[in-house]
Amino acid sequence: MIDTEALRNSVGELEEERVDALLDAFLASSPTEEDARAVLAAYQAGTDLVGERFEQGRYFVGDLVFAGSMFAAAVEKLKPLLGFSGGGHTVGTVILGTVEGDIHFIGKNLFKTMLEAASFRVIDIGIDQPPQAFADAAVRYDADIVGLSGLLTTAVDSMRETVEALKTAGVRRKVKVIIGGSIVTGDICIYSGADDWCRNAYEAVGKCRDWVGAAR
Ligand code: B12
Repeated sequence: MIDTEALRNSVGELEEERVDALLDAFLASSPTEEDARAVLAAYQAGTDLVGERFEQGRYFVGDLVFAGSMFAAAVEKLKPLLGFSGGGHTVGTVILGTVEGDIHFIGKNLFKTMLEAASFRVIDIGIDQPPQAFADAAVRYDADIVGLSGLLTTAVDSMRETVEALKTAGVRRKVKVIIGGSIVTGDICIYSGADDWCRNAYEAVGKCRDWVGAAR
């Protein structure tokens, strides 16, 4: 099994070669799905460290994006272990975007990578997207799920307005809505009118799989 503390610290230090070496040794050790989940959690914790160091002025935006790309590359490699198999076909369509007024996309992109690894078709409409853009995409792509990402306090009202726009467009009963990003809580979920919330992309994928009835 991998040394998750070493992995977390190496991700936090942006030591790509060391991270790759740890991951490759892990993959060669016949790991289980549970082991793979522990590795993902260590990546997430390492990414959080990068976020903290950014706030302390030690890292720059490019470093965060780099940490996100290391995470995405790891998800690609861990995919076969994660127990998500669509049997070659897509299990559902997700409209994903960052809500109006908010431009943060690193976590959204990680969630997208994990959804795709779990055989979802993901329509990523981008950042700072108005409520109507989510509603239009949900109708156009016959969506099963709408995912709203937001990290700013102001994103909360945008999430609520987006759920309202889905109602006005007549698709709210057909789609499940999940909100995510470091700002979300159970209270915000209720306020926004979403069906569920999650700050952990891996767990959120499990919820989405349950919604579309995909076998694990
Ligand atoms: C990087 C960053 C930036 C970068 C963004 C780069 C980019 N394009 O994404 C830059 C420098 C541009 C930026 C700008 C700003 N930022 Co900023 N930023 C951050 C920082 C340091 C890290 C965010 C991050 O990427 N984390 C790593 C990812 C992996 O984590 P995550 O997003 O939470 O995602 C995970 C989960 O939440 C989940 N997830 C994410 N989305 C979704 C969606 C769904 C549907 C689901 C299910 C799950 C899910 O999956 C991910 C993995 O598990 C945070 C602090 C922090 N520690 O969060 C501040 C932070 C979010 N920013 C903040 C602020 C204030 C701003 C600015 C307003 C600053 C300014 N005065 O200009 C602007 C906002 C501009 C705008 N209109 O959006 C505040 C927000 C405070 C608040 N409550 O409102 C924070 C909390 C910093 C702070 N402590 O003050 N920021």
